[in-house]
Amino acid sequence: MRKQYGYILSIATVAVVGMSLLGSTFTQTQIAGQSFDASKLETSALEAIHQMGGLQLVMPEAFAETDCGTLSNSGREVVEFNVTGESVELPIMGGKTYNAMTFDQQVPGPTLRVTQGDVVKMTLTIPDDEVTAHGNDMHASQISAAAFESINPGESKTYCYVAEVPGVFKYHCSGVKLIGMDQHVLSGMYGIAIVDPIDGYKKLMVEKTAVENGKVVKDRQFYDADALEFQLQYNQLYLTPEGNYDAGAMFKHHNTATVVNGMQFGYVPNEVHNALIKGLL
Ligand SMILES: [Cu+2]
Repeated sequence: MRKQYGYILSIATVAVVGMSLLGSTFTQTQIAGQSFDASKLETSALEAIHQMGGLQLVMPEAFAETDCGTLSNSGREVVEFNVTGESVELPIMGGKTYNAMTFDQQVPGPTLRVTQGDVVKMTLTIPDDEVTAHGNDMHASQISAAAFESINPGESKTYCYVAEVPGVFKYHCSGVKLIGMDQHVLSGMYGIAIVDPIDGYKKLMVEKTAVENGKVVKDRQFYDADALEFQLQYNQLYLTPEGNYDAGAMFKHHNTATVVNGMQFGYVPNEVHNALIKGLL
């Protein structure tokens, strides 16, 4: 029994590794939905997988609707997300600049925020004078970057998807048909999409006691979160002295700088940040 449980864990591990290798859009929920109970199989799970010639995952895009015409008239809220893919020069510390790749000339790219069940209509446009093609792999969708491919300079392409799963998801350039994805992402082409749950967020419950008519009773209070929201997006820059992407340094993990929200020391208070830039600390 214990051994069979181990098989289930192994299968889950394979699925997760497959997800990260393919840059696909699985979520934990979807993976759980595809799991099966190895203890009910007549043969061992590993033996069965071996006979199948390996695990064959059912890709989520196999059942995801991505036709913009159909989705636009589905009665759902349609949220347009129009971004450009552009190479620009951006400042780093020490009075230098580096050759960044961006969505909308900013790092990170613009944040997309929708409600679970909304249709996202994403259009990626590459300006005429851009030096390379770009793609966009949106992890909140159920379409793979390979299916979206990449857009050449002077062109734009749209795809639609239903934001089915609430959460915070990365989106990032998928390179030129997946080639050079490391360069494009590490040079700044990343951002996040927030999908708020359709039922909203749970309230905070505080349970204390109170005295009512001389008796001590439970006193439950519910509070809205009313929280201060902020985003911290972390990235590493691997640069040559001229400010170009350095793949050799990336493979050796020799990063030139770490950035939060596109800035070195981007998470420290402004006055400290300014002092660092000016060399006062
Ligand atoms: Cu790109």
